[in-house]
Amino acid sequence: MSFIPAKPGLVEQFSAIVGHANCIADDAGMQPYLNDWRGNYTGKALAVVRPANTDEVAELVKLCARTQTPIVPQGGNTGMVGGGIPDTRGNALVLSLGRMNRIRGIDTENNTITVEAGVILQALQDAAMSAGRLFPLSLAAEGSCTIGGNLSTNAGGTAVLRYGNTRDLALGLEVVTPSGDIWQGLKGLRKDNTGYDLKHCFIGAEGTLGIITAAVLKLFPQPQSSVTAFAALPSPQAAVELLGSMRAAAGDRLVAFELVSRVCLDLVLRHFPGTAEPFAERHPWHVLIELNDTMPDAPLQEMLETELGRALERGQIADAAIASSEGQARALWKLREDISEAQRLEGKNVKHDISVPISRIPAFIDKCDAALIAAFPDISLVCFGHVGDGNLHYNCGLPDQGLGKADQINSIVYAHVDESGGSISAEHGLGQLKRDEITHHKTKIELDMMRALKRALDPTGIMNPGKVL
Ligand code: FAD
Ligand code: 2HG
Ligand code: ZN
Repeated sequence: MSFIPAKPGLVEQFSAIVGHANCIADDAGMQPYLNDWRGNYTGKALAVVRPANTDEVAELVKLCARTQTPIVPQGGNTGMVGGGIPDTRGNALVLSLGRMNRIRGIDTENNTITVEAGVILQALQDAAMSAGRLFPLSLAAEGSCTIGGNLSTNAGGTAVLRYGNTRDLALGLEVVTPSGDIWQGLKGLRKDNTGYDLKHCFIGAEGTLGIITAAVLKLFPQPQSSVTAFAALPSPQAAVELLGSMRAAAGDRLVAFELVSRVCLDLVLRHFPGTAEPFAERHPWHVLIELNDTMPDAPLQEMLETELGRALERGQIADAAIASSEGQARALWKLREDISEAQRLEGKNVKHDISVPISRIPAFIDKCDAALIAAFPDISLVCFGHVGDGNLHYNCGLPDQGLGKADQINSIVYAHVDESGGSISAEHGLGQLKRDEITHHKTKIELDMMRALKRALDPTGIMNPGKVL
């Protein structure tokens, strides 16, 4: 081991709790846990531990509380804002929940599933499907991210329009508090008005208030029919208008409505062999639309054709492709879901995960694009995302000098977000990336309340220090 522990004997004590094989303290073994997938953050740690159950988590936290050892919880390490990566002091314990991956139970009458924090999202979806139910949270990282990470970041994804954010899917939590106590809040209740709803303190807290070890989540009926389309449009304004008419026609059947700009589509086509331009001509904007229904023979295709036909007459769309098989639907989804990875392969970029009221999306894009192009004529604007939720991924690439201009780029983008009454983090959280920036966008009273909550639950500040606040 090349690292000398700051507190002699501590690593051995961690090891005694989780077993030698689940306490990693050598540099090579720790590397995957100390770097984020985008290559933006590298940290150091005393050790990485992989507890098997909630009691082991509680014992570890008690030891850390006694020794004032910072704890950094980690799930699948797919986060976008450096929340799961420790700082460079080397005195933290990375607590990886990956081994806590049991499905504790499914109650089909209550429509709930009880899972441990380290369950991979895709495994959770599969377990729900095996029980004839749907767990609707869906994002491109679902093969690697964990439900504990999803809850801790209040992840959004591509089905929020219909089913809500992760927060809306949670009924109960089990949490190890910063003193090492176990809060047993695994109730599967849809109504429980007994004072403060404590689970919401931990959801979206990015591991700064405690460690989520298990959750009770809502299940939904499995859709029996669905239809997917890709439409080409002249502008974001046309996309917002089409969203309005699709919602009016389809109501809750509208599950996804995702924006894809020309630049995004070109990135995917360039980096993913096997993907293909969906239309004969090139168009500046596109939306991916998905409808579903629990009735096997729901006339979704007719509904979509009618609405797209009307939109074509109104000039809101220029062309549309409706998938005629599951394979085609998957191919259309790939054009949307691979944007993030295509952009990573292209090079570094300055990410903005922002939200504004849906009605203000077109003006936001127009004005912010113009301001950025005026300041940086060779900027590449990679704009896509969950337009149905008012959530844009408004990412900026600059040849060569990219990240060096991040502060200037951020100040232009965030000024436009503020002017539009928006948020500088829609679904990825604050982590370490936006910890300082957020202080310019929340009021004093908001920041004071957040700090008071942190002091109340984690008075010595051992939980994921340097993140969020
Ligand atoms: P990690 O990255 O390991 O951790 C995230 C944060 O949660 C950290 O602060 C960590 O300390 C904390 N944490 C993790 N587990 C626990 C726990 N059990 N208790 C307490 N704190 C914990 N996000 C979206 O919202 N929408 C998307 O559409 C989306 N698409 C993505 C696509 C790709 C290709 C990738 C790589 C990522 C995407 N993400 C998206 C971001 C990411 O996948 C989510 O933030 C996800 O919820 C993180 O889960 P994780 O298990 O990887 O958490
Ligand atoms: C998505 O919606 C993710 O694909 C990733 O939230 C966004 O890479 C991004 O900026
Ligand atoms: Zn997203």
